[in-house]
Amino acid sequence: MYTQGLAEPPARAGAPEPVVEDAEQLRRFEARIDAEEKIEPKDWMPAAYRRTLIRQISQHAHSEIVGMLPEGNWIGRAPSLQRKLILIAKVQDEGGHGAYLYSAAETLGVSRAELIDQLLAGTAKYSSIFNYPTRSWADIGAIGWLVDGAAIMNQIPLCRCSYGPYARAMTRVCKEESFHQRQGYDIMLKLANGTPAQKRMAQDALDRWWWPSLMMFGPPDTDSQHTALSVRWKIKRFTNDELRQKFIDFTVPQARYLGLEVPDPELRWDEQGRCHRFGEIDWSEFHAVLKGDGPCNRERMLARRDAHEAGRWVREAALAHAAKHRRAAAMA
Ligand code: FAQ
Repeated sequence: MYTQGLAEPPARAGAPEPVVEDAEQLRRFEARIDAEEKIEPKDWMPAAYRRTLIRQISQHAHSEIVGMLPEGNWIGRAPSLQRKLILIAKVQDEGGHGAYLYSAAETLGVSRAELIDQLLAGTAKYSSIFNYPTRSWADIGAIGWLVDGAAIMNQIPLCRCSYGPYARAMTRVCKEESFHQRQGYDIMLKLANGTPAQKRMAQDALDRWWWPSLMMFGPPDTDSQHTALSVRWKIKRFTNDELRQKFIDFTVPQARYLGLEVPDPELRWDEQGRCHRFGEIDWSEFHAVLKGDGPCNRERMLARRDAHEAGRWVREAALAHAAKHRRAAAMA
């Protein structure tokens, strides 16, 4: 007996044809998911599960790599040697996260080269947040505090993702993200308690990064194409709106502790709901950024394409070196 790939999101123009799955295999797969078993690379999985994971993991990997750019911009201008060392370590960590994530995606039968080609061709997404500029040193604090803070809120549940290689990569990534979040908060703490000009700089960074950070969690649940199936297959453990709410509830008291104001006049504590109510997110800005019209989309893609070209000789030399060793081993 056969059935359609259950509950796939509505097909979009250019989307792959839905695959007809074997009902018995699908039933066994879903029973394993329900039993909290990890799915491993050689296990049977529905085509839609594989496709969703390749899409999400590769977008995540691209985000880590593109995410190195806004902070990399401040390595040469960090205000002290110690801050410079910390920032270099953080940016290197992001590169490492990208590398684990590309490896996790490769276990699903796609090559890293293909994924990078998609990024450079502009056909793969990366997180909207990295299309915003870093104008002052306080932006480095705001990225660590808010962007890494949002990343952790999203990624801790991914440590329990049903796909083994992604879950294991996330466990390591989350440990490092937690250090990143603290270093960002530490920068904000210093600035918020510094001179009036430093405090203004911190407030300005919060004003500019608050709303884009909320957009990192993705569109509202009512518009999210992938959430229903991803939650059912335990790729995502929470919906976009649930994680956004947790992030706001967690972060608002931190802003208060800094003596900074969250730039949302509608923000208020709802005693009955035990959560913060917040103002409307400007989703037209989010969609513009996704379409390539954010403040830095062009600059980011140009930087990645230039880096790819500049690294071409390294890749070619590494391949030639490996081929030489293979030939030598074959002749031995
Ligand atoms: N930006 O149906 P949904 C970091 C797309 S890592 C761009 O809700 P889904 C570390 C989405 O892909 C940050 N696109 O999708 C760091 C889909 O498009 P598609 C990255 C977005 O997958 C810190 C469409 O909209 N983290 O920050 C965004 O169920 C500091 C419909 O959306 C991850 O990738 C967005 N914000 O939920 C590095 C975590 N939101 O593919 C350096 C893993 C949505 O149909 C410095 N990913 N879209 O064309 C996830 O958890 C999920 O993929 C979501 C989106 C929650 C991002």
